[in-house]
Amino acid sequence: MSAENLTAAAEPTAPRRRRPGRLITLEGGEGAGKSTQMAAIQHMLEAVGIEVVMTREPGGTPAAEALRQSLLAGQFRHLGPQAEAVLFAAARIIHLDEKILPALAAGAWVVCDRFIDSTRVYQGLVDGLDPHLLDLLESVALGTMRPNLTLVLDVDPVIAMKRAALRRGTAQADRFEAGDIARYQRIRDGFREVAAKATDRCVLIDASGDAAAVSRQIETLIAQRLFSRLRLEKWRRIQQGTVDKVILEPS
Ligand code: T5A
Repeated sequence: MSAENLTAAAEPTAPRRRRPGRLITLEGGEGAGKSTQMAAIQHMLEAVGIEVVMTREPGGTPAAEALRQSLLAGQFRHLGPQAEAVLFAAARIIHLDEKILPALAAGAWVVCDRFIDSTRVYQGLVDGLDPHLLDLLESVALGTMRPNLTLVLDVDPVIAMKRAALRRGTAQADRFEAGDIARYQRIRDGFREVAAKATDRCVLIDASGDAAAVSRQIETLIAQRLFSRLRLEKWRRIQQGTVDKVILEPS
């Protein structure tokens, strides 16, 4: 910090530094219900006065969304899984630099639909890339930073396939969606494996029930793992119906 900055920081009018926010990621195969649960999480966090940034991967910023479109359309498929993994990592670096890290620094909580564990499963366990290459890409993109909590939605492949087809309607399956039940099973097993290796941040959620039942599991986990005592108390009062919602306040 320069001398001028030190002087500015000492002045009584300097704004109080906010506590950094939290990063929550949602993972799981196609049709597990991630997008559906994103909305429920946003509602919960906002209800207790947390500023929330909702985002997704690949994507989240205009440049990363452009990469998403090309990746999901299969435009880079001919380059092979290694090049695709590098492009997923490039999209992640853009997303982190332009959106996630600034939001966390400003005290917002970021909820992201897919993140590093999707790369581990799709490019690693499904496409067979060397885990050391994935370690390297992960450390280039994230350094030592990791999500505070990763919710891995776990569902039977038959249910997941039906849900994914329902969501897709008449649209064609993208590069990563196309596949049979065996592929859905491999992806499910992959997420279970990845979650078992990172039990400090990953929690497996039984996503086979209806959306409200899945939301209840997720809300309990977020409240227990990430809320301060004060916030937990607020959340309990909201659930009991003794208070409607809490006014936005600094974390
Ligand atoms: N990818 C991504 C990689 O290969 N490497 C990477 O590093 C990254 C980040 C992204 C693709 O990119 C690949 C993986 C992916 O294939 P995507 O569009 O972001 O694709 O993700 P999808 O998983 O394909 O999105 P889906 O919409 O299919 O799955 P969701 O979000 O899990 O499911 P959702 O919530 O849209 O629900 C699907 C349908 O089921 C219903 C919903 O209403 C909806 O109709 N539903 C339920 N019905 C009954 N009970 C429930 N509990 C339900 N929950 C949802």
